[in-house]
Amino acid sequence: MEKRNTTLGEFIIEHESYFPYSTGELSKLINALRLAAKVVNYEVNKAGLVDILGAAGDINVQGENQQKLDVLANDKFIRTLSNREIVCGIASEEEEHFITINSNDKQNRNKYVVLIDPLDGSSNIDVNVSVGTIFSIYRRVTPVGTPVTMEDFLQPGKNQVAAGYIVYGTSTMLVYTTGHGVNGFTLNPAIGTFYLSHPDMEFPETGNIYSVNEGNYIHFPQGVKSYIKYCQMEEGERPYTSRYIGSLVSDFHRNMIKGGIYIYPKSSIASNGKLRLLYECNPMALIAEQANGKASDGFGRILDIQPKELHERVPFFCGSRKMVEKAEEFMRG
Ligand code: P6P
Repeated sequence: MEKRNTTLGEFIIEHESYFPYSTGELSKLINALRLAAKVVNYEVNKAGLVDILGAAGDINVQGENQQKLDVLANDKFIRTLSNREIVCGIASEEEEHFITINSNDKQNRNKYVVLIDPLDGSSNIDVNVSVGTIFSIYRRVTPVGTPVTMEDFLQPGKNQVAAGYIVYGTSTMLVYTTGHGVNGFTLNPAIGTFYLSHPDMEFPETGNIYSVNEGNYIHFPQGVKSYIKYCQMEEGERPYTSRYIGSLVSDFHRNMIKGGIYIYPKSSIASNGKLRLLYECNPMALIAEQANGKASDGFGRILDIQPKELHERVPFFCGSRKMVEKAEEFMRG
């Protein structure tokens, strides 16, 4: 177990050994994300004070109003990731197409692609509720030195080399995995340093919190309706507590610490649910599995899904393993 108060920088160096053939590029990539997180954190925390609240007026590829902070966060992460000679391509919730990063090195040996939701839950910004950034990292599958292609982005989640999120909450935390467990780092804003505050994070095997937007109840498939009624029944450790913030990162983070399940199912008004496979569900699913939790589309493993489109949506059941398995039982009927 790593000792608490290790800084993120020290932790990254100590864990280089996990990558015997590492050229240090993944570490540089995590460090770049750390820097961008601090810049966005600064902007998020002062959002109420300056005129960056409210919609930027544009509509993003999801058909949603782009909040100014969405745009700012998107720009900050793309800029920070672009000028470090590590990444050959970026896909973002805020960008219709993926972005090719040209290298100053003529051979462009950059081998990583990053997919990002720069500010998830942004509708909460104006009401001062926690929001988050989600990132997913793959090695490219096409030859290094050639132009990055859609094939490099449309990889199943089990191919991820790293994934994580930043939650801008009562404190700002960066939580990530490189396939060797999950560790959480808390930002000391006074000195701008992330410290290891939550080593070896794990979902409790079960829990008593369920997170779903019950306002959509009448539109849910019968299996979801039946599972919600199961959560509300007076029996054993039930009824469970309903907690839904409307911010995936915040609901996920709380459930990982306390035990719980987050559900965004398909419905009669959203045929594949709302969450995007590539830059929301896959990274959160990798973190969940690395933390002994589970992530499913209600029937099968999220990380096994072969993506077909950059912004495709998928039903999402994620959290404590036994709770996800129970929900899957109801989905199978
Ligand atoms: P609804 C935020 O827009 C988000 O993608 C997740 O962070 C959040 O859990 C969900 O959508 C909220 O969606 O339809 O319940 O408002």
